[in-house]
Amino acid sequence: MERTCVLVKPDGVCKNIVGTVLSRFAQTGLLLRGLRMLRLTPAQAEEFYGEHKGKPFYAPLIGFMTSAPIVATVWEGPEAVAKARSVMGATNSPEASVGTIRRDFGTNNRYNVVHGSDSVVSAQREIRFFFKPDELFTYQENDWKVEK
Ligand code: IDP
Ligand code: MG
Repeated sequence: MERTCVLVKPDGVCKNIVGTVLSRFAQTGLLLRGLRMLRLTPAQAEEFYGEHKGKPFYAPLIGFMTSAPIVATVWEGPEAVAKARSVMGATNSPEASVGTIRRDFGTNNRYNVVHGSDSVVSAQREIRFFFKPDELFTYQENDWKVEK
C-alpha cells in the first residue's frame, strides 16, 4: 500500500495547530502509521532538503526548518502521495486553493505549515529518514475490540 511522509513544519507547531493540520489528512481516509516530534539539526535539514541545494531559498529554508520542533508523520492508503498533496495545496500559501491547509494556515511560499512527499520514491526516502521500521505500525479497524 502507498505511503507518504507529512511534516508539520515549525510554523504549524508554533501556531499550535498540529492536531488541526493532521485531522485534514485523517479526513481523506489515509491511516496514520507513524508519528514523532523532533527538532531538526541544520545537518539533518540540509540532507532532507538536499534537492534544493543551490537555490536562493535553500539557506532560509534550512533556518526555518530548524527554528522550532516539527512533527513527522507517515500516512498510508490508495494514492497516499496525491491525496496528501491535494489537502496541502500549492507551495505558495496565498495561491493555494481555498480550503487547503496552506491556504487556511500558511503565510507565504516559505512559511507554509506542512510538507508532503512529492512522489512514492521521495516518500520512501523521507520515511526512512525519520522512522526506524519498528516505529511504523499497521493495525486493522477492529483491532481495539479485544473481546471479538
Ligand atoms: P513543496 O513543499 O510544495 O513540495 P518545494 O518546491 O519542494 O515545495 O519547496 C520546498 C519548501 O521550500 C517549500 O515548502 C517552502 O517552504 C520552501 N520554498 C519553496 N519555494 C520557495 C521560494 O520561492 N521562496 C521561499 N521558500 C520557498
Ligand atoms: Mg517538495
